Amino acid sequence: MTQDTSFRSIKDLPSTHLLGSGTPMCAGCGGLLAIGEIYNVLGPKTIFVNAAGCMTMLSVYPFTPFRGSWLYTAMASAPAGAQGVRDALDILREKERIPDEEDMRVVVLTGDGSANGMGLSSTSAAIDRGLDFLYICYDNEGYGNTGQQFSAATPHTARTSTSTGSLGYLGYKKDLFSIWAANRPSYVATVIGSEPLDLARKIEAANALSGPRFIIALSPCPTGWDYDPAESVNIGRLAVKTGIWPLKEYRDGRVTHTKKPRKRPPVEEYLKLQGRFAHLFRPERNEVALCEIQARVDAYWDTVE
Ligand SMILES: Cc1ncc(C[n+]2csc(CCOP(=O)(O)OP(=O)(O)O)c2C)c(N)n1
Ligand code: SF4
Ligand SMILES: [Mg+2]
Repeated sequence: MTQDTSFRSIKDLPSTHLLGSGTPMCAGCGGLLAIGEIYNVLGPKTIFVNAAGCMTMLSVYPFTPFRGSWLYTAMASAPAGAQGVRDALDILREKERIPDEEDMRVVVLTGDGSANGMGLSSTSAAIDRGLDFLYICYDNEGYGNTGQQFSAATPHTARTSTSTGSLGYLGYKKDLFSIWAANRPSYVATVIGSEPLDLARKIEAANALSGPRFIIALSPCPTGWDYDPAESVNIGRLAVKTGIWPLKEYRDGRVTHTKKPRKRPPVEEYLKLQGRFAHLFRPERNEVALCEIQARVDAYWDTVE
């Protein structure tokens, strides 16, 4: 199927296949929003290679909203599974068992737990081999499917089911964008479902390239982040406006920011809508923690030209 590549306004985007498809996902799931938008650009000639997580629920036949194929792997192994699928397709084409037009895109789809943690070794090996694949990580900043335990992508001070102390999670979110970029793949980008045009352009850019490509979608999660599902898009927009989720891409050794918020509202506008950060505001403000979070965001943007 030929995909429309001329996204100029929100009206140009095709309606999403996934939302309202009867999938057993939480209302207001920001990961589902992003993946719906991504799938609209990728199209049905896509084989998803998925490691366990919330989006695994999308594979259940006959309720799956996808028209392509799906391979489920162990949490650590999705990029290795993608290698097998890519090789199989290449062999079938070489032997003329399938025509070129029946070739499919091989897309790894995992959460942040797998992408930042136990899947990182097989990811590194796939990049080293120059595997022709797209890796999509929906980042809900925790092990969502098993009850939002912290992952290496959990932000500093967020409460999770395994970070219940008065300061929340003591670690700092891993910079997976930079880890990928340091491996010099073909393409790396951050996206979010609440910025659909920026997202669509980046999926198109990734599609136009070959080799290892990575998209990381911040995925507001009403269940794990503890907020009203109706706030998902607002929270996503605030993540970009406050500067805590920079929209950027890496290509040919250079990082470019695709949206530079001119006047950044304080990060607490984003934090205070989420129950996982409520302890920073009540019963009294944790000025030290709030200042540190703001200072880190400011320091990041100070380095951006
Ligand atoms: C090796 C292994 N350990 C633990 C699990 C249990 N498990 C299933 S889904 C999941 C959470 C995965 O987190 P993430 O990758 O962030 O995806 P999310 O659940 O947030 O969508 C875990 C720990 C598993 N399937 N395999
Ligand atoms: S737990 Fe979060 S990421 Fe998982 S389906 Fe629910 S809203 Fe989506
Ligand atoms: Mg997760």
